[in-house]
Amino acid sequence: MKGKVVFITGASSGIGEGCARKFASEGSDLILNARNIGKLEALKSELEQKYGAKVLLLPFDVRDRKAASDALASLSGRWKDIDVLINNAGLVIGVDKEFEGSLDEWDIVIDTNVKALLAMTRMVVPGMVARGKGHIINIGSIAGDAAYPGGSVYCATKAAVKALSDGLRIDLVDTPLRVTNIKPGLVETNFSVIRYRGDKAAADACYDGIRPLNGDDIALTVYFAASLPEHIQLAELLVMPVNQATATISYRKKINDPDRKSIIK
Ligand code: 8X3
Repeated sequence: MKGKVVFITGASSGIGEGCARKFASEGSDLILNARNIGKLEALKSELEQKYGAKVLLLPFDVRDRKAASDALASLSGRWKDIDVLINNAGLVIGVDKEFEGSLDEWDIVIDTNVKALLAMTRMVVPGMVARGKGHIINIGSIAGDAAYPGGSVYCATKAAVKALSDGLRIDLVDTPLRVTNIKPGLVETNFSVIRYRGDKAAADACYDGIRPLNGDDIALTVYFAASLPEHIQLAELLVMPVNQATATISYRKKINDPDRKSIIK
């Protein structure tokens, strides 16, 4: 996708970082958003050196609507003509029951996963409609398909991402624009460390005995959706490790399984 302008939110780690690397390696020009300017700058120099990519950094908190609209208004020249919007920024904090968790933490999760995704869509898509081209790729989750223990609010936000993706596809049905909802299963990123509030051992336990996907794996599927011929709209994609069947059913190799070492890093 040489020369396409690709805007990625939450680009400083995990799936967003994987997407930045993949699209840069394929010749796209990147607008990278995240809060952590240090990580964005390191990624920018890596992508410039490795792939000769053109990279513009737009550091802001996606929950801050004023910062988001100021950042978008600051785009000039061809950077304004965003071809692909990857709404990736998202998180979960805690595994609490719905009647026990922190409303303040859930505000952060809902504001990021739902309201910020909607705001970015609201701000970027009108330009795509005016230009008659564009692709919105939302990073949903297997969590949006069915609730699971300790995931109530997170699952609700990812169900909302599915509804927002489907609704947007309906609203754009008379345009050439495409809308895709990519729904990852087990992906090993910093996501789980935040879910367990910094408890690395608890985060690692999520991937015990199974080879999880990583950000680069999901980036392959995001790039696949984006690079399909323009008359093909990949509406939704559920992507899991080979030994995962549902959000709660995975096959994990036991501690004495000789094959186990092949999946442990
Ligand atoms: C993250 C995947 O399985 O932890 O969206 O819900 S899962």
